[in-house]
This record gives sequence, structure tokens and C-alpha cells, in this order.
Amino acid sequence: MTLQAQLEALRDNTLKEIAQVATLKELNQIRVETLGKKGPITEVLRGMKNLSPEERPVVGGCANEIRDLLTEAIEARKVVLENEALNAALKEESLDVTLPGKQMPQGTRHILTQVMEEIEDIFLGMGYQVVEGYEVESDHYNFERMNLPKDHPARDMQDTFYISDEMLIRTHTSPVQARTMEKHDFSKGALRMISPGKVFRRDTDDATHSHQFHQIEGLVVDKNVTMGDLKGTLEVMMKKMFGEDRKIRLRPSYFPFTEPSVEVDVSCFKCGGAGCNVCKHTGWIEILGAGMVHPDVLQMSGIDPTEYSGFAFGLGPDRVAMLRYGVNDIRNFYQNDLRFLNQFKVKE
Ligand code: FA5
Repeated sequence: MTLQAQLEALRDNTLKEIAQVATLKELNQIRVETLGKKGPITEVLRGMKNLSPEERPVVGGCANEIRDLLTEAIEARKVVLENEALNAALKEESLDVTLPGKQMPQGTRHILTQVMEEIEDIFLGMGYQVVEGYEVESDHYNFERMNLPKDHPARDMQDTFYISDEMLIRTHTSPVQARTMEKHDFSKGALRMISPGKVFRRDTDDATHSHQFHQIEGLVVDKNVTMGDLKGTLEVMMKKMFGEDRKIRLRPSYFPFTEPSVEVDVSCFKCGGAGCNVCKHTGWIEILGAGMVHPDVLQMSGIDPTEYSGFAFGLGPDRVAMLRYGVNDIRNFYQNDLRFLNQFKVKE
């Protein structure tokens, strides 16, 4: 048989095989066997140098023609087989859209986040800006700039975890006061800010104390700010949070960074003031510390205390949430028990 006849026989057989093949894998096998580097057509083309000059163009033309024809036939069959495979898969994977859906458990913002956002909204409405502070803070801002020099006895009330001699996890949000004051440009108006965030202390956990809790710092500095402004501002916030009928009291207190200083208590939600285990039999739950910004604190932040005055407060939103929702143990907020947390779903 001449080479040409052999090639034509190969063409006819291969075309038959292509037409019969049922899978893409088998089709690929045919492609490799006939058109591949070790296939008969490549072999013929490689052996051209051994042919006579008259035979070469005839055999070469025939081999090229058959290679192109088979390549096309394989491609065409491939499209058909791919479509068949897709249709089979679609048929197999078809969905019954009438089946009832699966309920996906949906989360909600943590109750403490919700309470903090609500307090932020109250203050935004009064023209305050919301400022973020650092959870890892320097001794300088956390204590010294708050008038608590090294070895000041009031540091004992706020012991915490030290990362180095100079860095610690902050014990209150008050360092944000110093950071904001030193940057404020009074030619653009008064400074009014709140700063919510996490704080950490070496406190023994009980019903109203946690070693990690939240605070919302508040600060107003301007000309002629008075204690009356502080009291009025706190009253607006308390009434919005707790309603008109809950009692509030201001007690004289001491903070090195305010003078005078007060502590603000709200009547106990559980006993209404009669005394119980939640309020430690006092009838009151302390929710914030406040006062007039100490002149030394203003001075350290580059503000002239003879010209400017200010008030500041540090509120505990964990305690606010307890009072609002009658939660009798602060630790519930941190245990991630969904039976507890799911009671406070946000109504979007
Ligand atoms: C302070 O931290 C002051 N920096 C607050 C302040 C700011 C005073 C500005 C004056 C001017 P105190 O340690 O009292 O103060 O904490 C403030 C509030 O945080 C408390 O009233 C209470 O609501 C909350 N708090 C304090 N310790 C805990 C704790 N261990 N667990 C939960 N809440 C706490």
C-alpha cells in the first residue's frame, strides 16, 4: 500500500472512531494517538526527507490535509460531547425550588454595642464628635497626663497589665481627653467629644465588676463651662436612657484629673432602692465618674486654665445596660451564651 493510501485509510478509520466515541476522555485519547508527537501523521511528516522529490509534495500535502481534517472533526465532536455532559449534569443537579428553605441562624449586634451606639446618638445629637482611642496606651497618657504621676496612690485603684514599663492596656478612656485636647484648634470652636471603648483593670470579677469592661469618655472644653453644664448634660442623657422616673444622685468624689469631682449613681433596677445583692444593699448603682477638668490637666495639654474650663465624665455602658435591661450579673455580657444574647435582637 502506498503511503498516501495508508494515510487515507487512517483518515477513514479515525473519522469513524470520532463519530462513535462517547466520552471526552476517549476523544482526547484518539487525538493523542493520531495527531500527537508519536502518532502516524507526525511520523510521515518526519520521514519526508527519505522520499523522492516527486513524492514529497504529494505525500506532504495529503498528510497536512488529513491532519487538518481530523483536528477539525475532533474539535466539532468535543463541542457535542461537552454539551451532552453539561446537559446531563444540569439534569442531575436540578433543584426542587418548592422545597421549604433551611433557617439560617442570624446574629445580631451585641447588646453592649447597641447600648453604646444609643449613647453615641444622644451625644451626636448634642453636637459632640466621636473619637477613637488606643486600647494599648502609654503610662504618659493613661496616668501622667491625667495628673497621676508615678507612685501617686490613686494609681492603686486602677492596676492593669503592663506590656513594658511605659506601655499598658488602658485602665480608663480618660487618656483620650489628653490626646484630643492637645490637638484641638479652639479658633474653630469649643471641644465636645465622646470616646467609647474597652478598658482593662485588675479588678476582682463580681456581679457589677469585670476585669474587662467598657467606658464612654465625655469631654467639653470652652470658655465659661460650669458644673451646671455638666449636671444638665448628664440629666439629659440619663432621662433618655432610663426614663423620667428613675432616680439619679450626684455624690462628691475624688479623681486626680477633675476638681471638683462627683460620682453619679442610678437607683437599683432590682430593688428600686430598698437594697439587694446587686446594689450591695445600698439601693444605688454607680454608673459614672465626672467633674470639672483639673487646671493642671488643661495646662499639660497646652490649654490656658485662666481662659478655658471644661467638664469630663467616664460612663460605664456595661452598668447602663444592666440597669436598662435588668441584667443582674455583668459577667453575662462576656460569656457568649446565645440563650442570653439572643434576647437582645435588634429590630431593624
Ligand atoms: C474612671 O475610670 C474615671 N476615668 C472616670 C472619669 C472620667 C472621672 C472623667 C472624671 C472625669 P471609675 O474608676 O469610677 O472612674 O470608673 C468609671 C465607671 O466605669 C464607673 O462608674 C463604672 O460604671 C465603670 N466601672 C469601673 N470599674 C468597673 C468594672 N470593674 N466593671 C464594670 N464597670 C466598671
